Amino acid sequence: MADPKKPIQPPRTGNDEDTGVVLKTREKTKKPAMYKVLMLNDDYTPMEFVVHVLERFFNKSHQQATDIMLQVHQRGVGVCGVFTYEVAETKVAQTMDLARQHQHPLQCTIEKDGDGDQD
Ligand code: TYC
Repeated sequence: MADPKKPIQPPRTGNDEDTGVVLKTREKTKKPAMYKVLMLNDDYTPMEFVVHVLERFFNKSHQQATDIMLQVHQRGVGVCGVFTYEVAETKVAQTMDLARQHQHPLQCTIEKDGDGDQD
C-alpha cells in the first residue's frame, strides 16, 4: 500500500539534480566493442576442413562456409564472423585446436571491428 503522508517524488533522471553533480545521462545503452575473426589462407589445409570448421564453430550453412573458404583461398583472408572479444577468442582457440589435432597449419586472428561504441 502507498503511504498517503509520503510526498510524491518526481521521477529521477540521469542528471543528479539534487546535488548539482552532472552524471552521464546515457545509461546501460553502451554496446560492447566487437571483434572480427579473420581466417588466413595457407597452401596445405584442405578446403573441406576449412568448410567444416566454418560450419561447426561459426554456424555457417554449407553454402556460406564454401563462399568464405573460397574468398580466403583466392584473396588471402576472409571474415568468419563478428563477436564480443571473449566469444571471438573462444572460436579462434576451437579452430586452431582442431587444426593442430589434424596437423593443418590453418590460422585465425582477431581484429577490432568498426562497429559498437568506441569511446
Ligand atoms: N589454400 C588451401 C588449399 O588450396 C585452402 C584453404 C582455404 C586453406 C582457406 C586455408 O583459410 C584457408 N588447399
